[in-house]
Amino acid sequence: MFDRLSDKLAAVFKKLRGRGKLTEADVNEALREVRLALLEADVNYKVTKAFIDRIRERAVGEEVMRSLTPAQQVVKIVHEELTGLLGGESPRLDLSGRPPVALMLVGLQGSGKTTTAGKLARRLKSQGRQPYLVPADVQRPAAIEQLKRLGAETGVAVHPTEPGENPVAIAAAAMEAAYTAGYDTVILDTAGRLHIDAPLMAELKAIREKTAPREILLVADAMTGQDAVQVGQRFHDLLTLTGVILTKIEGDARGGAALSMREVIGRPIKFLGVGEKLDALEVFHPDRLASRILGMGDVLTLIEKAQEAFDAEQVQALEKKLRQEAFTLNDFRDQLRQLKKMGSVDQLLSMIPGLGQAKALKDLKPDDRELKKVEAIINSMTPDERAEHQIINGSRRRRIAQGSGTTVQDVNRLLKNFAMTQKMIKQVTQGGKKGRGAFPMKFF
Ligand SMILES: Nc1nc2c(ncn2[C@@H]2O[C@H](COP(=O)(O)OP(=O)(O)OP(=O)(O)O)[C@@H](O)[C@H]2O)c(=O)[nH]1
Ligand SMILES: [Mg+2]
Repeated sequence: MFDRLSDKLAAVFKKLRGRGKLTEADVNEALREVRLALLEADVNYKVTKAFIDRIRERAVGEEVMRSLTPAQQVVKIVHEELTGLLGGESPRLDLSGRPPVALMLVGLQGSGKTTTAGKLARRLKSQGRQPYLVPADVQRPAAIEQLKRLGAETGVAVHPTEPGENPVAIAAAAMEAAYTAGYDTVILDTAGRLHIDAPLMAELKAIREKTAPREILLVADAMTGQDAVQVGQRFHDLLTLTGVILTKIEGDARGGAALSMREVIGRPIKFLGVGEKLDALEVFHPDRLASRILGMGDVLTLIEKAQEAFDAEQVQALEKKLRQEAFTLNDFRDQLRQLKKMGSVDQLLSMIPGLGQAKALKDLKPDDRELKKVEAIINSMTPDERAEHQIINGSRRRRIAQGSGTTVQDVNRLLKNFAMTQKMIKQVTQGGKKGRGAFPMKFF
């Protein structure tokens, strides 16, 4: 996500950094390009204008111009303003009050409400809460089944809604049932419509009356861009939302909805849906997303993801290795093995500072078969070779290919990819010294 915007901004800042001393005209030129990049990413026009004005006001001051690193200062200001635009603080779910606490999910048809209900249930359960999933959608009989399936998958209880029941009555009965059974969080999955219409709103308002939800969360499809923002505005006017969950964000290269939502409707984005699977839900951290968009990576989210897949010790060891540039083929193999647990390679790469822009690495997308091959190749190396891949000469390559049932080309390709990864990591971790990409590490 945000690939194109990210690439564009990287180009703007690269040019700026190449300048040394900055004039007001340089900054204005850069801001004009930032503005175009945002508009192209489908960010709301007014939001873009206000954003650029705020940056300009701060960036053309004497202090920035006279500083030793004016370009870095400008990037820093953009980062801060982008974080502010996205909401500043990381918002939390409000689950306070006497249990059972209700969370209500609303949104247009197909926006991802039911899936998100399952993801939230999984998440809350893993945090020690006792969620209760409620299908308050009787529009489609299949909707009840869908939620029951998700409940079974996550081991979360699902209210026994019958097709044809009244959604308002269901919601009321579910609150009672949760109270009696001791569930502390009721997740209400409501019906979607193609358009916002009066009957739907009346139904949602009645459910709100009955359940007094702490959170009314709009589930919006990020791929619909500015439409998602418009829809958000309407839902907010009618229901008073407490927050937004943007789904399918992984598919949206432009990301304008995410960048406009907060500013336009004044409600925080609380989560991002990044895939169809139940673990594909990320807490929305404005500062981290800003870093990701500006090509500074998102090391924290990466490490958190890793923490889910590895144990804490492994993560620390990896972090240390990355910083000490002692990342060997052994580690590479370990990483590949863990990849499957951690999500798509694309997603991971986009979080590593500097790597987001590394086009070459995008080809490094192993599928299962590829992964096995890579493992086999590394397994066929001697410990020395794994620790120091430079010693792998032509005859060793032939031996390794033979040993692993692959070809010399396969071995060459792996070594090339690995060397590239190592180089990238090196560039990123040493960024400051060479001047290249000096800014990213500043923030970590
Ligand atoms: N790629 C991707 N797909 C998602 C995400 N969230 C939901 N989906 C998919 O979007 C489709 C619709 O999701 P649902 O959860 O059924 O949407 P809904 O809002 O409940 O739909 P209705 O009940 O018909 O209004 C499904 O195919 C989901 O797998 C996401 O974050 N990323
Ligand atoms: Mg649904």
